[in-house]
Amino acid sequence: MVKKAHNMIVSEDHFITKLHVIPDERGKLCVIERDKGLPFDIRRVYYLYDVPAGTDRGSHAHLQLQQLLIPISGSFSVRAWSRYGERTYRLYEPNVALYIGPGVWRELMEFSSNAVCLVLASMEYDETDYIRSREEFDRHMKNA
Ligand code: T46
Repeated sequence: MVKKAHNMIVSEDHFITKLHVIPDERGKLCVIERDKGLPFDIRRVYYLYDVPAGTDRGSHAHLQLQQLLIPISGSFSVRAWSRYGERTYRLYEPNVALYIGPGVWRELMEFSSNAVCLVLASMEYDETDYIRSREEFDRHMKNA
């Protein structure tokens, strides 16, 4: 499905999703449960932190992997391209996550000093699932 947002074509292969928060006088509890908004089973969890100022990460796409990126501390930006177009997201609220599906080129940048990017992934680590060359990604998009 394709929808228009901010005058750009955006696809369902990268989108912002709000997580379930349970607040009370002691603070907030954020919960992510299978079959309740998460479109995949979690097979791996990792996180990025201590990213030096001015450093970019990512610059690749995946053939099959689905991921949810959660800014559990601080903030960072993600530029996402897919066959439907490009969009840059600023992630800064721990209950507002970015879903990225297969076939999406992503670049992570502008990390704040305290940023922690928690990633929930649908598959175990598999280097053969990566497209790390932009030329190969463009070819993949043409053939998709
Ligand atoms: C993504 C962004 C958000 C592992 O051994 N296991 C793992 O689960 C991962 C994710 C990486 N690695 C190894 C592979 C490299 O030797 O750790 C090293 C750094 O990985 P990479 O350069 O892919 O890291 P990022 O931050 O550029 O990208 C990662 C994920 O790979 C990617 O899927 O979407 O975080």
